[in-house]
Amino acid sequence: MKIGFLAMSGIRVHDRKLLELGLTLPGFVERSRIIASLPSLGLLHLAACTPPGHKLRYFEAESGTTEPPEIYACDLVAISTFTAQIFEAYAIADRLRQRGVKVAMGGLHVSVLPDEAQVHADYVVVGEGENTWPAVVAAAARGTGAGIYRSGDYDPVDTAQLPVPRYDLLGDRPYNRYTVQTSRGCPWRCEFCASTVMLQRPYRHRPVEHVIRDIQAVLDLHPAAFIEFADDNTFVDKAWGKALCRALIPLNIKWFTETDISVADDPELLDLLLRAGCRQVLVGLESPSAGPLAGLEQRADRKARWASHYADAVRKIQAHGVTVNACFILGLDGHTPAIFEEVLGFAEDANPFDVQITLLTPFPGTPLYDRLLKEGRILQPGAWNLCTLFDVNYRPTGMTPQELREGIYWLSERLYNDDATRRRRKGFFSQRNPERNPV
Ligand code: B12
Ligand code: SF4
Repeated sequence: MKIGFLAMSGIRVHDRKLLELGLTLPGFVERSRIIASLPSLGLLHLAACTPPGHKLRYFEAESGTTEPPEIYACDLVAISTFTAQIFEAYAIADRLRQRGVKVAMGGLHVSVLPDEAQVHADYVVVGEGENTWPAVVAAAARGTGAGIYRSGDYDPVDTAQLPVPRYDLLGDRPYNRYTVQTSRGCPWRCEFCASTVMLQRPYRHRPVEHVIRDIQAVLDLHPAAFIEFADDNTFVDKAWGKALCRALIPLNIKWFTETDISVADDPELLDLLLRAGCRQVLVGLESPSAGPLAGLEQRADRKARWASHYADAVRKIQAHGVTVNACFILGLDGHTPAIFEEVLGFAEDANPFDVQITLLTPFPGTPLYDRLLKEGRILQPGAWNLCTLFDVNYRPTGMTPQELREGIYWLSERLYNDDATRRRRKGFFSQRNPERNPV
């Protein structure tokens, strides 16, 4: 068969004012430009697990454009889904099926709403794809077996046995960064989290030598590649994290990752990060003070417990020469309009190199969505296209939806203008310990 792997590219925001702001504010534009182009690692992993004897091609459908016409020459198309683009993905799936192409859908969105997806796809995969995909391909080749394939019904995916993702299928498309996974999932449980934790498997890190092998595969194709780890929380296990950093040092690469703030508590790990090429850690602080964080992390209330030393932790990480992208969620229960000033104050005081602000977003399948639905606070149930992290689709407790919107505009203007961005960056360079990390 000819098998196509279709990734949905680009970023999605519907709020007009925020879009207009995004077009002019340097801090916003910079981050958007960096993340707008990343390949779909999930599909590259699947391609690597495809049984032999098929012709494989990777495609991308940009936001607001139609799918590439060549995709209609495929016998089977695998589409990877996030919630914000699901209606676009369903429309493409419908068109493909009308023209006789079989469609398989997987990824975070359809994993939590497989019945919804079944209306649009021949094969719907729930959970990780590596163990189910060969069965889907075999069924499609036979022209049988349409339905829902649950990863939990097959031998569990062994992350110590994953083959090298098929980076070669990306050809010479220009990407800012290439993604590699070092771990899957996260052991914590934040109420709002819509990441791989929703795939329902425990946290697992991969063997260090496999991570290095995958990075090497990227470097063989793109020697100057900047690597983004597509992890939820890379440095949960500090001993393994240090082993990873030590193995990365000889590669002499630059990379970015997402991790929790506990990295700041381990000076040896902090020392290793910069030497290993880490340029930035993105850390979900969520809110500058403990009050609104209470109960948010549902296993051990970690975020509320960490909040009292957030500013110190940011300074400690940056003193080691690694920049912090401090992420805040606006509109948590307990946030009033005072939160916008509070986040601005934190940014001016702790000087994280980058700040990311997003709006509380009830993604389907999360405990947050279920709770807000029960409380009658979802404004438009089922409006998945609004799950962009920048569009309001719920009623906050401490302000109106419009105050929340006005607040993010206000804060964006103050955080992302040229002066504020320059000040934070200067702050980073003055925090950086010049003796430990000579420039
Ligand atoms: C890379 C990335 C992107 C890239 C995606 C590139 C691409 N073309 O796919 C870009 C920058 C474009 C992007 C955009 C957006 N993103 Co993003 N992104 C990520 C990130 C950092 C890593 C995803 C990844 O590579 N995972 C690793 C792979 C291996 O896992 P996987 O994709 O889940 O795939 C496995 C299974 O799901 C399954 N599978 C997946 N697809 C398929 C298909 C088939 C047929 C089968 C059988 C199986 C299968 O098999 C795979 C292997 O087991 C995650 C955060 C994170 N840490 O996970 C956020 C994340 C996925 N993004 C998110 C969001 C909100 C967005 C945006 C809406 C932001 C915005 N406002 O624009 C847009 C979505 C628009 C769009 N284009 O779809 C949310 C999604 C939540 C949700 N449930 O939908 C996440 C989880 C971040 C977060 N914590 O909120 N993103
Ligand atoms: S720490 Fe991050 S990845 Fe882990 S559950 Fe919370 S939000 Fe999700």
